[in-house]
Amino acid sequence: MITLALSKGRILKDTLPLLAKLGIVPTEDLDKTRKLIIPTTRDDVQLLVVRATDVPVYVAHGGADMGVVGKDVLMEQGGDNQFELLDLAIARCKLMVAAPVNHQRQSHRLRVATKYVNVAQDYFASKGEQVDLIKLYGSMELAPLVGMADCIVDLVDTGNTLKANGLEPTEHIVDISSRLVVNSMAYKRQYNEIQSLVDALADAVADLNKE
Ligand code: PRT
Ligand code: MG
Repeated sequence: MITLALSKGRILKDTLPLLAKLGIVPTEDLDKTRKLIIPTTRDDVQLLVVRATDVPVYVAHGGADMGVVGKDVLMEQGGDNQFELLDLAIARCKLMVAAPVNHQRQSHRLRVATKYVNVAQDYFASKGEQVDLIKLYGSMELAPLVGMADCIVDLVDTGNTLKANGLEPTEHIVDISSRLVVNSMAYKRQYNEIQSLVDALADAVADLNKE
């Protein structure tokens, strides 16, 4: 049995078509079921639906053999006992710095609100800039609006969320997509099973990007 952890929302939505190409289809209606372990049409594969930030934790501790997780989460949290096998090229977006439209450059140290404090720290340090970081767990866009921060570091897809809040992207940090990660021990133990799944997924990714 191979257990694959993924998160509800866009990662699940974008992963299901890839899995379907391998004949792996959940046997529960994911919009209705309250189950957290989801059997599939292949009796050697089951899915776990967990919080996005918990995926590398399940994989690290062997609760899942594999996982689908945003590169943003991997960069911010790292992932023990696991490695990236494949770029699935789904749930794509950009990690950016954003600030109020027409903002003035501050003379004080930049106050940066973000849930990506480690990535933001490294990014500004790489530019030789010391900043004050404010850790938030969501709705980062609010912080500059209430004068709590000068800018934010957040994911941007269409840019609509920034625009709706009077913000604009000012710096591009890195392109983000979701990655397939595998627990190192599981990879050794079930090498053939996992590698054939990875090869098939790589083909499915290539196919979907051709379509
Ligand atoms: O609740 P929590 O955030 O912990 O988990 P979740 O299950 O809600 O995760 P989810 O679905 O929000 O994000 C899972 C992964 O999707 C992220 O780790 C990214 O790798 C990827 N992803 C791709 C995104 C986006 N695009 C994205 N646009 N994650 C979040 N957003 C948010 C962004 O933070 C901002 O609030 O969407 C908003 C911006 O979208 P636009 O289109 O208005 O620019
Ligand atoms: Mg979310």
